[in-house]
Amino acid sequence: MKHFEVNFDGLVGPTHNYAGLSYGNVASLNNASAASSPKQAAKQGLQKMKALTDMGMIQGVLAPQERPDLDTLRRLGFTGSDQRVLEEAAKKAPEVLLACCSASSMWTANAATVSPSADTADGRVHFTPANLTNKFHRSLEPQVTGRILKATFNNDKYFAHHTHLPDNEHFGDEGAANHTRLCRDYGHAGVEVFVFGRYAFNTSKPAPKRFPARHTYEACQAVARLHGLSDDTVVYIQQNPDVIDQGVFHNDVISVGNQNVLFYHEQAFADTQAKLDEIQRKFGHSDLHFIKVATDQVSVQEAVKTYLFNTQIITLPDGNMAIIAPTECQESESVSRYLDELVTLGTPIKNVHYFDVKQSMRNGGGPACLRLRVAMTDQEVDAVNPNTLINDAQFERLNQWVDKHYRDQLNVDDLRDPQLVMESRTALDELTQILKLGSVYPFQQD
Ligand code: SUG
Repeated sequence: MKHFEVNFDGLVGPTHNYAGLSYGNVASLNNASAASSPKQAAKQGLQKMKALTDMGMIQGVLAPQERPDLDTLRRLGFTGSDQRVLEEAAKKAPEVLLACCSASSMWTANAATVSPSADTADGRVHFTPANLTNKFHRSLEPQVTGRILKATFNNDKYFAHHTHLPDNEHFGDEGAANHTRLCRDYGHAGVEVFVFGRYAFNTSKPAPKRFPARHTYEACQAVARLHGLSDDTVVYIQQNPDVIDQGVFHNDVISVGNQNVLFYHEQAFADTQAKLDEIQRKFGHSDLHFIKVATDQVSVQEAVKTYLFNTQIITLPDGNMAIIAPTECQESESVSRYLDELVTLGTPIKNVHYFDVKQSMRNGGGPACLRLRVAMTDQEVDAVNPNTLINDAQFERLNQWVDKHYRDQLNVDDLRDPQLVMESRTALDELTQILKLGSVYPFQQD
């Protein structure tokens, strides 16, 4: 049996915009109200997906969500035709309208937490959509995310789908952005590392003072229980509260793991040495690489600006690892110097490839935010909805679909345009046919 890690990237939706919605996410706040290009954003994402397939990786795509979210606006008391709902919301609650237009589902690292079959009690791949309670605009995602995941991984024999955790800050869950898995090979049972920002029930424990800790310890434990993971192979680590206060709103902004490599900034975690010892003990095997980046090599501020740790570490078919980094890393003197050196250090990481994902970066989403990792056996890959896997034909088709439906430029004011609702629905309706997802969107269920 063969084993693969498949990246499922989020396709950027037609309403991609910069609304400054994410307090604690420096890029989102800095770019509030800038003009966006949904077409460019979607194409940058597709280019990255295609490049990974060209490297010999299996690559998937997850559909975006329906925005503007008119159902939520109606739930909040706006009535009448779609046009009237938009007009009234724009007039009386413009911030609420912006939140209901965000294309934030593109960052599929926040779509769910995934545990591969080698780790779970029933031998299936488990998915729990993230509830994303900390940000209103993101809390609108989990239900439809669940439907999209079920339509993508649509086989009960291999895939188990859970409901997202209760929608409350006590169980704030940001999904795989705060979860990484270390293993010798994708098919071997691994150590699942859950990272959280704070304890919900024990408020005497350390927590950030300035920016919110979105993800709780209690949420991590609940997901581990749902997935049937053994305590012997799970490690819970608290993020260093000080780095959250410097803009590290998810752990994947300061650390990333792949197979036997954990790449992290020395300030990433609380209680670092004890936790690394626990990982080593539970991992068992000696061939484990902890690659620490010291503050004098790259500061936390530079890591947040360049997204050095929001890189994807992938294992290529020849067994070597490569880093998929945003071009911001190449443009930074200290980070590019660090990466040039890293590939010579004798760790499994041998190459760096840079990608322009600037449209996403301006909202605080790097290469790793754009993907959800699913480690699978070849049988499990065969059970995935094949239309969601990228090949040359599907890449072409999705590019043409973007060309046909997406705007070149979008300003925040354009979000009240009822024409945008029609454009988005027409595009998404066609997308569900391209990906053969069935009726996953609210407008398809009316
Ligand atoms: O949740 N940005 C997203 C970025 C998510 C990045 N994901 C990972 N690190 N895995 C967030 O903060 C900004 C939207 C806006 O401001 O318009 C936003 O939602």
